[in-house]
Amino acid sequence: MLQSDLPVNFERWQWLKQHPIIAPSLMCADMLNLKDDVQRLEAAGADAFHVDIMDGHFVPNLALNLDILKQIRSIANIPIDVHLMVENPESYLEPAIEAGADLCIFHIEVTHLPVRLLRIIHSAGAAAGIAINPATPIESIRLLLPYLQMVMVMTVEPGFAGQKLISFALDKINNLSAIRRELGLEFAIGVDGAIGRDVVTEAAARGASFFVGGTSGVFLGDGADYADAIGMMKKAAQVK
Ligand code: S6P
Ligand code: MG
Repeated sequence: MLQSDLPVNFERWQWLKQHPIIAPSLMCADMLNLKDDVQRLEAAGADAFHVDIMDGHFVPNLALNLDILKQIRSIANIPIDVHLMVENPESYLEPAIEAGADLCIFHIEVTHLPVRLLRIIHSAGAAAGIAINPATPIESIRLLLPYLQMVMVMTVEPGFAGQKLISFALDKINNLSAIRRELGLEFAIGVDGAIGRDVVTEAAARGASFFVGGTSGVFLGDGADYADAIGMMKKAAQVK
């Protein structure tokens, strides 16, 4: 197994095997009451927190940052995945893990040295994920799959919450599931972007187990209850 040449910390990766994992995207939380939202989301059954970090270059926006991540880690009791939408992820991997990331996800589109990045993440003791934009083919990460704990299939172009689903991206879940079966691998398949209940069902049927909940899934606005929203997402994922 190719992973054997990497320092591994299987204990710290176990949570990724759970099905489903509902991970509220904290850039969609109430920033004026972030602590309250973090605690309410945990009490409502969130399985992990999704923390989006952007640089204004790879994507035309800025979201959360490492200081906020540290603050979130200090009060959160569930795993945190960090989604790096930045051009130079090598500068952020170790700081993100130090700040509390259990899973670090970088984009394949920004690097020609992905194995180096995976080794940095694994050496620092975290799980490694790669995100692929809707138009990025699976071929670009195929050889890396044995090294990964997660593949994040983007179902919108990254950068903003509240966008429309790009449905052709869902087909890649089937391909990834087939390769995972064929090669006997265990990486989780995640989806990020416009993940409402219907999309959860569709993506779960294709083999996804990790669902990022933003404005379509968890932050439904106007007094909507987090426990109801997360409960509905979990129910929608029970298709196996
Ligand atoms: C931005 C980021 C995402 C969003 C999430 C929001 O691209 O990576 O994680 O926070 O997509 O969800 P929604 O349902 O508003 O699209
Ligand atoms: Mg994200």
